[in-house]
Amino acid sequence: TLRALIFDVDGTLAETEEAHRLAFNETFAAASLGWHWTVADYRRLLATTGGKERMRRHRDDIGAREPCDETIADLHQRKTIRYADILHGGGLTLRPGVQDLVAAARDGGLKLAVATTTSRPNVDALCRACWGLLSDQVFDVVAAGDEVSAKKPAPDVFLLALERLGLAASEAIAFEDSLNGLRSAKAAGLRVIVTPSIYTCGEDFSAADRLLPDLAALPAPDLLRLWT
Ligand code: XBP
Ligand code: MG
Repeated sequence: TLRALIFDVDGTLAETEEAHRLAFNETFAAASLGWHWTVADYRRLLATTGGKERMRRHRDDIGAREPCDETIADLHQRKTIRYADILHGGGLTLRPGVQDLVAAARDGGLKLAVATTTSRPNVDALCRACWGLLSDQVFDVVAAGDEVSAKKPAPDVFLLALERLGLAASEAIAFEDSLNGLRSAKAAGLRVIVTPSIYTCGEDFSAADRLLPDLAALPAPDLLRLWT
């Protein structure tokens, strides 16, 4: 039987990537780094999951030796602070159907979890901006990218979420928006419902158990069947 829903954050709960991109670009400008990521750049760079990993990838792509990994870690901390400020400024909304599904799952006695590449402070910022709540008031379990050694598409973060839930993969469903996320959840043995987002809409989701434009398109009978 179904006992938990495990949600990806970026692109699945909300379209956050433009806020991430802005936070990166503001951080680069403040550091006079001379870097600026356009939408096209960012679409390509998103194949590398994780902000620090993405910055290192960009540095290597342009053949630069600087900033060093230590400076990148410092820049990324500044980026996280900017991201929280941007979300605090308002304007971010949950994707269609997310609020209702989360509320229905809670009413139905399901556990709710997060398995994300991003770090915990960014999950907190999103929950505050979209629910007006702390992340542990919305989710029973938060498994974040900075807590595992291998980020998506490795299964680690979904396995960590299952371990903290105390459940087997067969007792949960994962919700994802990207191919890296789908691969990660599938490698953890989970069933996966994919709702592509603005940056992932061209990816190959043939491995998904269900492919929907958004979670408002999850039919009510299916929704009930999910946990009966
Ligand atoms: C999201 C990401 C993250 C964010 C930035 O992937 O790849 O890197 O873009 O977050 P997913 P950080 O939705 O598959 O978890 O800068 O905090 O890493
Ligand atoms: Mg995502």
